[in-house]
Amino acid sequence: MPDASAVRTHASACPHDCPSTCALEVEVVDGARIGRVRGAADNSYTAGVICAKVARYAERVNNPDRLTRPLRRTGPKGSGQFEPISWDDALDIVAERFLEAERRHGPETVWPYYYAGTMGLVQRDGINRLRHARRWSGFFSTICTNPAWSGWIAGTGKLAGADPREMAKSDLVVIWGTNAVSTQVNVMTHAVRARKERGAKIAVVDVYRTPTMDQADIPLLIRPGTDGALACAVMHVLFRDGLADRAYLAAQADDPAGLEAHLADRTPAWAEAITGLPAAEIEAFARAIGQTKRSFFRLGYGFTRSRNGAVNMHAASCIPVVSGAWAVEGGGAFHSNSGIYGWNKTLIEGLDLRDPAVRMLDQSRIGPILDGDADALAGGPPVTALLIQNTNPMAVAPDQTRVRRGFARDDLFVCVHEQVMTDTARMADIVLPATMFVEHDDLYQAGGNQHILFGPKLVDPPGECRPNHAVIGDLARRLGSDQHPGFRMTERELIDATLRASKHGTLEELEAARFLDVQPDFDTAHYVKGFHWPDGKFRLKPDWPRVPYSAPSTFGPVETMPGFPDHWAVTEEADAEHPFRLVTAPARNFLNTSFTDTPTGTARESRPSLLIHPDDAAALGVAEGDRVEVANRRGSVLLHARLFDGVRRGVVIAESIWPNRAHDGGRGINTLTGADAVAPFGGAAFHDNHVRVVRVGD
Ligand SMILES: Nc1nc2c(c(=O)[nH]1)N[C@H]1C(S)=C(S)[C@@H](COP(=O)(O)OP(=O)(O)OC[C@H]3O[C@@H](n4cnc5c(=O)[nH]c(N)nc54)[C@H](O)[C@@H]3O)O[C@H]1N2
Ligand SMILES: Nc1nc2c(c(=O)[nH]1)N[C@H]1C(S)=C(S)[C@@H](COP(=O)(O)OP(=O)(O)OC[C@H]3O[C@@H](n4cnc5c(=O)[nH]c(N)nc54)[C@H](O)[C@@H]3O)O[C@H]1N2
Ligand code: SF4
Ligand SMILES: [Mo]
Repeated sequence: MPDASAVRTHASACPHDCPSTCALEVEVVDGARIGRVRGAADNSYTAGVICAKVARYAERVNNPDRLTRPLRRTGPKGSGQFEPISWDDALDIVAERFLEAERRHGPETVWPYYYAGTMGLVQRDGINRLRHARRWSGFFSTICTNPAWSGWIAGTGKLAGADPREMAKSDLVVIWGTNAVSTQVNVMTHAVRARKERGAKIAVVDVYRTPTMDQADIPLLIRPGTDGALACAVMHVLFRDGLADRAYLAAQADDPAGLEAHLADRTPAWAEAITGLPAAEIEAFARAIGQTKRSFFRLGYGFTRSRNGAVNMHAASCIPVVSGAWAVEGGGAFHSNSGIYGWNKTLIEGLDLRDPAVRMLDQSRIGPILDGDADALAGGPPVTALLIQNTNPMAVAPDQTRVRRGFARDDLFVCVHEQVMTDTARMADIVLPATMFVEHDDLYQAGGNQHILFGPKLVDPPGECRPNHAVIGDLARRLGSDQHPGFRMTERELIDATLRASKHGTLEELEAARFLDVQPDFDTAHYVKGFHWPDGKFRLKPDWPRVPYSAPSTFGPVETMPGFPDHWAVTEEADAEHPFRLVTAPARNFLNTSFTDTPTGTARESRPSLLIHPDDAAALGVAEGDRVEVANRRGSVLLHARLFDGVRRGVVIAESIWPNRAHDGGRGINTLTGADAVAPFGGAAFHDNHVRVVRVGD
């Protein structure tokens, strides 16, 4: 008889939408179910550390609420009334409804809608192959990265930076606009190593006292959307006090004299009025930067989720150019390495089938799009059919009032392929059960480091769950569109071919090595021979509409974007009717809405809450635990007050994203956020909202 508790450990990769993309070691018990999950100790970035939510992944895989059979809706939309049906019947219905919609409105009426619930290149991006084969509407993904990425590329010209492991060799680690302890714990591993081994200081810029700021030597608590002002004042001090590296600037930047003149009146006192941060703290921060070339700027996503987010990212990224920190090891800046991999995704995405004339629809504007807004529909037909994988727009997309109205439309057919019964799956006509990462093969790249990883199928899925790749292939066959070779290959064949076509070796080699470190050399990563522009000069003064970012067009008020770094005053400011600024920052135990289905995660987060300064609460007559209505013109949400002095007066924080049903009243936090596009290339300003707060009893 086999050993009743045989445990084997296998290499894998975390599939979640997190910059860390940890190298994992997954225990498999009896060849049938997963046990403990650990971080790979010999991966130089993961360094044996992963977050608590993935360490207890067995809880998510064995979740009693997991979807295991295809379902057909039997009650009204959103009622949660479904009946199980066979895969064949479910796929037949989906194919018939898509063909019927195409016949009535043309192929652009079908909108494949997907995101990064899995970051695997095959399971996430394969949906595009079917989209291109059918000429369905394109998906311009904006919800997460666009303001951050375009803001970074505006200066450097490329989405890549100094090796994030160099943080350990820094004397000053500046963690800016990311709550790394909660959202990408490995940043802390390397930052804390610098403090232990070299006595480095850690500075943290945020809008509330996060667990990351709790660890800071230099905490910098600013008002939301004012990072550009802080960056300007820091650079003002560097120039004023002779701490700017003029030789570096002359060699490596476009217009240092213009920047210096522009910053002449961007003083710490000017920035204090905007940021709320005392001028003395700004001076001290600037001196700390000016005193060492080994200052490393780890720039996150959070501070770019404002209407001026791209400008703020660019402004922060200018500081190490002015101080010359880029020139040394342990200095410079990092945001994302997504630009280093050079993938050839032709097979995975069917790029050889792509027709550039097909319209692109903006992911973040799904509310206006489903609500029939002509501008959001780019002049094309209404969207009457959705195929959704790896995302939960009924909770995560902005302007939920319109998203809900859209999903409730009788003339809209919705197929959702999901692992659990999300708010979006509840609105579907057909729900298909999906595998989790340990149940299928995939290939991963790390945005927040420099590794390529393979995550193999380790166990069989429960019930009838199928991987995305299988479902896309099944639908292609039913629609008569499976001629592309990508539909006829297994995941492993696609991965091997993609690695080869991208000059990253073979699958066999990757499996043997477990992960590949593709870090560019020092000179490349630090732009020693010039930034990624024809003249090699960092752009202190970007030409925003022409920033090299792949987008169907510009979005938002591009014309009024400032040239040099500045405080661009386009945020949704407080006013008499809406005296508070609301930030909807990520909760530690959830990942967007993923893990809201695990008992430990939900227990640790307690309930949907509003962090509010005790003096503000007192002025409103609100006590700890009181129920409050938080509202603006887009809608209202019920939360429970938590008194917290780690936030500036006039700023409130709702850690997110809870499912709608977790809220009294059933309306989630994105009822309050706007779907107006962030300049220059779209995105959602999740942390840029004005609201009023009213006590409504308990
Ligand atoms: N536990 C957990 N981990 C996650 C996620 C999650 O939801 N939960 N989400 C994942 C995803 S999809 C992503 S993209 C990453 C994002 O990870 P991050 O880069 O950390 O970005 P955000 O999550 O948006 O917000 C991070 C911080 O930005 C702060 N912030 C908001 N507005 C401003 C501002 O104007 N200025 C400054 N300086 N700070 C501001 C917030 O208070 C918050 O502490 O995390 C991933 N990891
Ligand atoms: N208020 C507010 N809203 C936000 C944010 C915020 O900070 N505040 N952050 C925004 C950001 S940064 C992002 S990236 C978006 C993210 O939003 P989403 O991409 O919608 O992220 P999740 O809510 O985690 O939903 C992912 C879903 O994919 C499913 N899934 C995972 N793997 C697979 C698979 O292999 N196959 C299939 N079929 N399904 C799978 C999971 O079960 C999960 O339900 O949310 C945005 N919304
Ligand atoms: S830190 Fe991020 S990448 Fe690492 S295990 Fe947790 S969610 Fe996954
Ligand atoms: Mo994200």
